[in-house]
Amino acid sequence: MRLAKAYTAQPAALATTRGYRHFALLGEQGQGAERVVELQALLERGFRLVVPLRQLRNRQLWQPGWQQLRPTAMQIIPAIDLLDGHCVRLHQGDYDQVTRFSDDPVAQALSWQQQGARRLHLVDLDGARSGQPINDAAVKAITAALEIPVQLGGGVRSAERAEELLTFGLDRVILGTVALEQPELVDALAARYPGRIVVGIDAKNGKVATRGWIEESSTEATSLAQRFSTSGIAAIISTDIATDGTLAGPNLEALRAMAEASAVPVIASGGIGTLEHLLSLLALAPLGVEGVIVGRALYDGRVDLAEALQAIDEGRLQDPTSASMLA
Ligand code: AMZ
Repeated sequence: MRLAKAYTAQPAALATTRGYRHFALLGEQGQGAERVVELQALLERGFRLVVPLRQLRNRQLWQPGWQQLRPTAMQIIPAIDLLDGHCVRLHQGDYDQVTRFSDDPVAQALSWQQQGARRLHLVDLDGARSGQPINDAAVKAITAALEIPVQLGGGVRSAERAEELLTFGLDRVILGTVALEQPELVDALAARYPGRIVVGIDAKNGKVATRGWIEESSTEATSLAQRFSTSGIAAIISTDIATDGTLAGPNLEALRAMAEASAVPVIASGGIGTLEHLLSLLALAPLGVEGVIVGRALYDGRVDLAEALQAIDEGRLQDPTSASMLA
């Protein structure tokens, strides 16, 4: 089999540890300056990936003898966190460390859609902290303006509130605090609204935090993930509070543990600061990590949404034996 010219091979170090295969990508970035992109990925045997990025072309992406790729996907979901009607980001969830990025949430949402996003993640930070809906006008305006599905978390503390939000045109609602405190309520909602209920598990040092991350529990995040394995929820959003808003990279070990603990798809949240961070998550796709929420890095311009989508969004990871991949 010959691969398309865009993905010509060059030797790279490979090692096998604990049944997983490490690999490094060599790529170019910036003004043509070559650099090594360390992708601390642990690819399961049987997987390899296609990264059709300009700056990674003509570099090592393939090794002879790698197993056949199983098609997979990683959805990139831009986030808008609402605080008093503005688009903000917090640092590690701290309400005293706010960066305001836009005063026009609808324009911001439209911009992500226009750049190719296929889903939007909204957080009502006022709701998460106080349990009170303060940003409903913005939420309604965003769902009315957008064609892509929109999900919202923060302050959804009752079945009535979840149902009300679904009538606002939201595709999915995310329950965090309630998932810990009243898991049966989540089970009932998931049964009533298949595919529309998501559990948000926000973890500090592996333990679940609630109420705007102000309260910490003694429950292991992985135990809660396991608890919802059979409840019919659409996904678990796994947020690592220590990395959230820091751009320092996702907590791959924590995500791996969450994906292994749960039988439902996991969406990663927290810490994305570069395209390489997004690529590193691909290693967890085979375990059920199906998407990633990106916030600050998009606002900062450190990650270009269109470029990231081109690299790893749904449909970009292909079976190299398919006709389109062969030269
Ligand atoms: O940044 C924070 N302090 C914060 C945040 N982003 N606090 C809560 N949340 C998000 C969670 C989840 O999506 O990631 O709010 C949702 C959970 O809210 P609740 O009210 O259900 O616990």
